[in-house]
Amino acid sequence: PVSVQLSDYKPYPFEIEQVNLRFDLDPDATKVRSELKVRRTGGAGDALVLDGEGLTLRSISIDGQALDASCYEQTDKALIIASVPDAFTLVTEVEIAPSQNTALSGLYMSGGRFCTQCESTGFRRITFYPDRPDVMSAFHVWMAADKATYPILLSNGTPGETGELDDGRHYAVWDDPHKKPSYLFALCAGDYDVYRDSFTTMNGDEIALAIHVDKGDAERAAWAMDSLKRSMTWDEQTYGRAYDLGVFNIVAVRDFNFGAMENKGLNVFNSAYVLADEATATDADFEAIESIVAHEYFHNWTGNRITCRDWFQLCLKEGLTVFRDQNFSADMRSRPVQRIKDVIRLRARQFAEDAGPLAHSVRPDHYGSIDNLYTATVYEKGAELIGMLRRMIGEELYRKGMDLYFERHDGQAVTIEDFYKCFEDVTGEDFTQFRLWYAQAGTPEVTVEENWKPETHEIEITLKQKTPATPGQPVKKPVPIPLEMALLDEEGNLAEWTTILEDEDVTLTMEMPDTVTEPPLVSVNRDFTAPIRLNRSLTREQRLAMVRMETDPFNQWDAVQTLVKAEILALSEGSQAEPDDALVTALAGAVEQAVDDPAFAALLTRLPEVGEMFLERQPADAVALNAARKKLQSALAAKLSGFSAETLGKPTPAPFDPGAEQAGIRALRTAMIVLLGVSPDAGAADTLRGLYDNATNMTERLAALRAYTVQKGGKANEALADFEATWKDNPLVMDKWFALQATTGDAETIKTLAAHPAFDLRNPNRVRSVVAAFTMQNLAAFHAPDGSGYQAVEEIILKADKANPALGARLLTAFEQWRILEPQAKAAAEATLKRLQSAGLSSNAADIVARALG
Ligand code: HT7
Ligand code: ZN
Repeated sequence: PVSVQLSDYKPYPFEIEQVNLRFDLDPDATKVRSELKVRRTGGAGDALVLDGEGLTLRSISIDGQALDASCYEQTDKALIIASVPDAFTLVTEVEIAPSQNTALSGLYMSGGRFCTQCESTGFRRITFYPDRPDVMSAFHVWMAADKATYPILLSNGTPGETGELDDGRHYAVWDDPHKKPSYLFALCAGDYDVYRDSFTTMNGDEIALAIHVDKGDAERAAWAMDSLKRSMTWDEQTYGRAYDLGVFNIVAVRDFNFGAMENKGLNVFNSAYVLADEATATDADFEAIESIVAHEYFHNWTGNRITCRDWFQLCLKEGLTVFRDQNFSADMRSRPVQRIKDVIRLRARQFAEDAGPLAHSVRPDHYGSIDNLYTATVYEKGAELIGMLRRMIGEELYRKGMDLYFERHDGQAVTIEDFYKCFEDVTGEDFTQFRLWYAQAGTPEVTVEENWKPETHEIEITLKQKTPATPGQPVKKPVPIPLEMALLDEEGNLAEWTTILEDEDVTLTMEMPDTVTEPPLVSVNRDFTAPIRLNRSLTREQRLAMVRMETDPFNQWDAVQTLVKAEILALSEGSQAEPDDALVTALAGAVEQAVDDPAFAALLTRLPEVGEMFLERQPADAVALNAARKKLQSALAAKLSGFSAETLGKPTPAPFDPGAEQAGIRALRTAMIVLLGVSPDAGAADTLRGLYDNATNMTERLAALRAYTVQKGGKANEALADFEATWKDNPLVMDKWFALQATTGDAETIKTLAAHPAFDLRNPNRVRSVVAAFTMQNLAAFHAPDGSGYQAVEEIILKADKANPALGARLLTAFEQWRILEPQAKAAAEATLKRLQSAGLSSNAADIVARALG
């Protein structure tokens, strides 16, 4: 695709003062009438260019006068009217076919109901419009549909008049008083069950809250509603931001390209992130619902009231909103556990992206395909940058800067520069160098060297930074890296401070009291203050001491991870035949010691996934790494067998509560179930079958089924069939059934799953539950040296891409690390990518493949 450049930005030469939309809804032929009040703000000679794709134009007029065909031009992407007055009303009427919309962008059908997805360029598939985020307007919507089939009619803002029409149709009016860009437009129509509640804001306004779900599912929206109300309270208390409309609606749909969408006053959610109860959802699902509901709600201020000037600024809303939802989750649950989970995700997804051919900066300066910009770098690294900003200036100035941002830019579409100007104004500091973090791709590597001088009781710490070259950016400048540091001995912290590494290197000298005779341990990047990779040459003894002596929970967990990673590498490369007993004992000891914080203890038992090992040493051999990981996991299972029996011997908490406390207990229980899956104990399979049969919640039932499937010797097929028979009518639970097999099976399993009658190429959740589960969480099978893993998904991805380019492109990102694989898998991956390239991909997918092949 043609590359779009940030430097080409030009303001739109017209203002759209008001948009009046009229929808006559019909799955096969929906009529959309748009009335735009337009005023020229740019040059007198500027043509009016409106985006529009796949629209059948029925009529067009200016100020009531039908336009002659010679006055306008319609291309496959736009409507161009060369000569227009300075102020006028444009009316267009178009026809679209939502039932034919398989891309799930624009107006489409899901489960027999109408719904929309407009970010980033879906609105142009509904009507002709300047479909760009810096054109903000007031929307008035009138819609009509068959009353029996679509009794509920929703759009943004607040509801107005409703009434009956002929032929069993009815209509509703919605008005949104807040000016918004077209990507935040939404419309939903259908027959839903509704879970209702209300919220009184800090200003005393009463808000009607409603979650619209499939018939029969209302009670399963209770947790989402609870999460919404807690998010509303949190944003008031933490950022002083209250909700600004009388109603807040959520609609859950089963067919959705992403997690959810923050449309003004009408959030649309993938039903996977709304519906939950103890029988059908895991604790991970409850946690994801809580954070995604919060994320979309927080967008109301960071994204909707203040939006992006252009899509290059996507991190302005996404990085900031992820940062806000991460802090919400940390406040709802355990802050250190939340931090560790966020970093696991960052390292697994963003560090991998940053190190491969798809690397790009947090604010890119060009893109081929806009849908491919919704990446871990923009979201997760973008959030880390806000976290560093807050640490550097402190909480108070951070809040002042945010207050100024809300005050100065409310109702505007702005840039990263506008955002940082607010912080420059409240701190008097210059953030020019800090903004390099937004422009440079790649994960900085910080090397730490220590030199203890026993004569003077001084420790010298040298820090050096280097950011590796990335595609299109061969040379990097140093970025400011805030590092929380400490010196530790057996008693605890000897010193604590923050260093901002601004230059390429710096040497710090710390003087210790005379009583300190041994070199203290240096604790660096505590709480993961900066998104960097640390390079240290510590001995195993020093690392073991770190596990014992660390006072920062993140770094204690990370010390364990570093040891475990080194062990897996040694086992995978054959330099060591069996896991080191001292290490396994230390690991088991750390787990047992953390038993009072079960969520943390559970994290300590979690060994890095194969993908997390790819960046440790290259070429990466997924099969060898997987075998080594299993060996270590099995040794840990044996060491913890007594602890495991004790943990699982206690009853699971009852009655069920999805909150952090019980979820922590279940996390440790499921960690033990995972270990039973690789336990050498002869009775493990039977224990697991018993746990599966008797589980009272989906968290433990699914973990037991998975572990039972992994344990050879059990009757996995029988248990899988039992699960299928129980849940065949619940699509979200069946997604878990598909994913479980895709993550534990091989290429043949994928072929069997794709041939299952319930496999549905049109449903992104189902496709992801097979393909993404396999390609992202079963790397040994996906990267099989004979290429069988690639072959198994190739055809499915091609078919998915034909119907839904956003989905096809996303699935293809699984190939991003092909260059660092061992030679056989690498050759097979390259051949697959080349075959795909010549197979007629969508432009979204072609963009990913072209960049991957570089
Ligand atoms: N802002 C939302 C992005 C989104 C999206 C992007 C492309 C294609 C489909 C999509 N659905 C939702 C999600 C969010 O970050 O809140
Ligand atoms: Zn978002």
